[in-house]
Amino acid sequence: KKLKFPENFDWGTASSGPQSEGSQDKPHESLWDYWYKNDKERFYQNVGPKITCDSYNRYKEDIKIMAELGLKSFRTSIQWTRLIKNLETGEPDPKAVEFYNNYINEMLENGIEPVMNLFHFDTPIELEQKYGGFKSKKVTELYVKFAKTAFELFGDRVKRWITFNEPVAHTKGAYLYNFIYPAELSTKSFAQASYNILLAHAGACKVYKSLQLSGEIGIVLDLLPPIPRSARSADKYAARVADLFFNMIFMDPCVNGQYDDEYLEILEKHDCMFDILPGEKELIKENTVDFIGINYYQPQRVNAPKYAPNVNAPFTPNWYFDDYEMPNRRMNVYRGWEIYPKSIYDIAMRVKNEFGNIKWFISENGMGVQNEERFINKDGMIEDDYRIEFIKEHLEWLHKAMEEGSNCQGYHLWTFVDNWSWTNAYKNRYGYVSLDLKTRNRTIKKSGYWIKKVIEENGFE
Ligand code: BGP
Repeated sequence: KKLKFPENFDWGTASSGPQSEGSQDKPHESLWDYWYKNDKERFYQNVGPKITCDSYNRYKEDIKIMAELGLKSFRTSIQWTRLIKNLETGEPDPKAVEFYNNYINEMLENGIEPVMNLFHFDTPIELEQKYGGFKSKKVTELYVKFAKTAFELFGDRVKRWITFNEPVAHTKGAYLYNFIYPAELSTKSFAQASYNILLAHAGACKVYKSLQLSGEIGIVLDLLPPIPRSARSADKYAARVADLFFNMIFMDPCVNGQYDDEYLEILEKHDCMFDILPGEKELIKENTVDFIGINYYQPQRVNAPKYAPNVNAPFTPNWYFDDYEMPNRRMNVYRGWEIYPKSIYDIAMRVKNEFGNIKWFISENGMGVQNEERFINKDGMIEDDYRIEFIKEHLEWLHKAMEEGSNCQGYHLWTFVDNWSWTNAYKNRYGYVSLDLKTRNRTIKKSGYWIKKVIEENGFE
């Protein structure tokens, strides 16, 4: 059976500044640049974000291939550490303004809509060291200045803005699970920094609206649908708490304008409640998003914790749930993540039923694969049939949800050109286009040609 997508369905791809541009010419270091310089051991194979895809110099090549594949939009991010020269005032760096102007104009001239994100885990290190990053509301303020500068400079041409990518992945990594600087373990810091990011987001939305630029603003959230191990109430409650901490923590206030009380009650109970100042509740309530981007890779399978928590140790959300590895689950054998396309449908229906059927799109979905060179054919092309299959299955479930009324506007694969990853450098490749690490040359994969045809036909068999 042939699946047809709506006329204006947005077929795009996603990347981020710090994972694709390289750090050349930036007036400031991000926490990644700094960490890499000072603690290389943390980085997979000691490879850092210095060069990545070198899109800072090669963006024209990228955009040419995007146009060739018929892609309609591209999400990347404006790096705070590149655009802003004076972090305290938000004054831009002229060289960066020129670069982003060229980048954006090149997209537009090639019929690609730029979707611009303002934060992809890349706080300027000075703001981490001086103020403690987003634990401090000072950094919230400075982020809003940066956002304002970006809107004023590029808002005449960029019509779709994203304030943050996966904010909870950032705060989880920094304050609960040790993989983002400063890797300081504290649930209180997690809750405060998450809240301050929410304020930064709402503040940016407010400024954006006040500039009356005729575009839209939203946020990108990584929703990991927690699936309880059994129908036992203890397992269901475990899934509920995982959902509150890692999904609803941003989904509720960004879309519905307020937190779920149960999340706040759990924080209170463990003495992890964040500081709220007068006016902030209203700011959040009055600045809900125009749309949501959802990143979906895999579900989170949870059960009630096996052991009672050690109440003398500091509280963590894992007091309430354990992740478990479901036997016989379908795995991406090339990366180690579960493949479970049905969750994309469940997410879509949840957005419809619980979030007022707000406009949304898949802002990331994709399959990371190691050593893709082994799939190169005699013409030098990677035959990534596994990726085509992966995308197809996810699109089928997405399509079903759309037929049932879900307001999904598009699908962006992570990623376009294989890029650098925080967790695994260049090990897991995700792109429609491969990157040669020696020459930085780009070669379209089989999946790239496949998506080109899907876009032309606006569907597939
Ligand atoms: C998402 C991030 C991306 C990207 C992707 C793939 O969570 O938004 O930046 O890295 O995951 O994950 P990984 O690089 O860990 O394989």
